[in-house]
Amino acid sequence: MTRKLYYHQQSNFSRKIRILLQEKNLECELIEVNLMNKPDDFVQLSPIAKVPVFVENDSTVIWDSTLIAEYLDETYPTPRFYPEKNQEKLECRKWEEMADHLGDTIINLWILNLTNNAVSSRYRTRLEDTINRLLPVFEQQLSQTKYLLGDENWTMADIATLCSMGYYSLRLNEDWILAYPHLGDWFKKLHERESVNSTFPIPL
Ligand SMILES: N[C@@H](CCC(=O)N[C@@H](CS)C(=O)NCC(=O)O)C(=O)O
Repeated sequence: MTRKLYYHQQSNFSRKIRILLQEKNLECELIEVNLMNKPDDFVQLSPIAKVPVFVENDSTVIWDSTLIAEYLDETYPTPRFYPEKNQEKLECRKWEEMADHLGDTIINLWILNLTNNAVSSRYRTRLEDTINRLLPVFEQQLSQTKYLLGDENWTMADIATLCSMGYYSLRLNEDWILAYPHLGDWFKKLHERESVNSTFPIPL
């Protein structure tokens, strides 16, 4: 059985895994899921019914991008995207969690903007505050180091963050690059890689 990745082209969480699969040179069938009308076989695979969902060639089913990323990195460790030492791995996971939280916040704000509900203005402010609090944290780190975990290697922390920033450009704001120059330079540089460039989210 071939590996399968259930994904959506615009999904930042799916993109984390698409980049990882390319970087690790792993063959995988990509199955795009219509999130507005999820097929039964997809919902049966994962009760959460969110993309990405990964099916290994021994039929093991894994959902949640971070669980999939950790599984792939442990099972196919060349090249590595999580540090091996516990403390460094913890740092990497913390950045990844922050990037994913940013991604969730962007999704929620985009959905809220679509509904244009005046009752939600306090919630909108909360989401905007979260984005405006997180972006300077990434900017500050990247003013000091080439990648989020230092100058040597890009890691899952960088992949998760670039996916959330790509999603931010797609949904809410393309001009963030002007306000956060270090984050912007890092983002552009990473897009020189085929795995990153070829997975950029495209408006439907
Ligand atoms: N924590 C999950 C989040 C996945 C997620 O939110 N996926 C979104 C697309 S980016 C989704 O499938 N949304 C469809 C829905 O909620 O019905 C992960 O890291 O995989």
